[in-house]
Amino acid sequence: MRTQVAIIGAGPAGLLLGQLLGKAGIDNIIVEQRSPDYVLGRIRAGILECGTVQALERAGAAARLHDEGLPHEGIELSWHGRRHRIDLHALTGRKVTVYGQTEVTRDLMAAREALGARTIYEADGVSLHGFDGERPLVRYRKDGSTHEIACDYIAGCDGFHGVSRQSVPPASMRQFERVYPFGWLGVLSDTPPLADELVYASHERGFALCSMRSRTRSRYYVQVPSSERVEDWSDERFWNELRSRLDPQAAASLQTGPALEKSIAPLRSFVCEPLRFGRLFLAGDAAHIVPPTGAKGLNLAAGDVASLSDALTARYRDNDPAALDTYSETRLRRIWKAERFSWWMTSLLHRFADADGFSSRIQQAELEELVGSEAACRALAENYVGQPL
Ligand code: FAS
Ligand code: PHB
Repeated sequence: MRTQVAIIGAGPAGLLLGQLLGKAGIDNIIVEQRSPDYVLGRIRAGILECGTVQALERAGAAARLHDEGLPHEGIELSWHGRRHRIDLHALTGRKVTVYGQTEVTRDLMAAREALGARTIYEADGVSLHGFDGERPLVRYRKDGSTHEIACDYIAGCDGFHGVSRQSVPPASMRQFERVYPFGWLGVLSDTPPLADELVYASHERGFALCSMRSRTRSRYYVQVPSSERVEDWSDERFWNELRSRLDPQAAASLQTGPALEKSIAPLRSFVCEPLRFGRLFLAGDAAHIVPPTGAKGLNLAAGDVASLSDALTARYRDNDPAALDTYSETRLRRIWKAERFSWWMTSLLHRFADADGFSSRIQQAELEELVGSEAACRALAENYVGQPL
């Protein structure tokens, strides 16, 4: 087979890139190791920035998002039994949209099918070749045969554990990482959200987040030690722990029900530099990871592929390689801004077992600063709502 751009991974980054390129008339093939149902079964992000909504509109995959997505103008922080609202819209003029990553992925899969673009699911042993030269190649096994895709460029959109970044000689990159000593135990339930907006709670027992997918489906998280196993958490144990970390108003409003999904996500900060290796470009979680506290992961991935799509379009349409040459530098500025904010939000709201008295008092002072300073609230709001494309 031959195509212009071979995309590794059919998560949100790969699917959105494929859609944007397809809309620009650039032929592309996506190679994905899992089945469509497996990809859809992963419950992940829930908050879309305006830039991500714009990218999905450009991709022709935003109709259901506009029908079913919930615009949110604020978030609430809860600590010491009290709540403090951050008025995102008043402080920035922008909102965020509550719309699950699963639905984004579903919409992108449908849009890709309508475009008639090729996606190869359940591809085994994907390998990348020749991207340091002029004739890159992707190989994979399927149905007992080995297949090859000759292409002009490869987009590595295969997530943190993918093959793309691992195909780059270690000496050609620098990796920056912070692994947190805790994870997020998440539960999805068909119960009404306990509040109209998201509640981020800081408590001496640990962080908790009250989010949602719709007005009848909620998404909750509690911070747990990295050593925790999801099988040790019954629904009852989860609901009791969550309730214990909430202010009285939130605790009284919590409606519990059976967990439709329950999983533990590890938390880490990670960046690979650069993002380009000859004719291989990394985008999304293949290039960077943020702790989900800042709701940045999916949105960073969308920004990466919108930028990469524009650069590849300029290359093919105008024979102008300039944007490809600056892709890495341009995106790394945005990536490190999101990494800082996600690290800061995580440090602000989580319990660190080794924290001394000084660190705990600084954490409280940071939270009090948000109550007393509009400038501090605006800084949080600007980073949370993100930048337009
Ligand atoms: P993804 O990991 O989503 O997709 C990569 C795709 O590549 C997958 O389908 C995978 O099967 C495929 N792949 C991997 N290796 C391959 C190979 N060798 N060959 C072919 N295909 C391969 N972000 C938030 O904003 N909020 C959250 O609450 C949140 N929760 C998360 C929970 C978990 C457990 C994880 C892992 C991430 C979470 N994130 C969250 C971040 C998440 O939303 C990512 O930012 C988002 O999925 C990034 O999308 P992709 O870059 O497409 O990577
Ligand atoms: C979610 O709804 O899954 C979600 C929302 C906000 C976050 C992280 C996750 O910061």
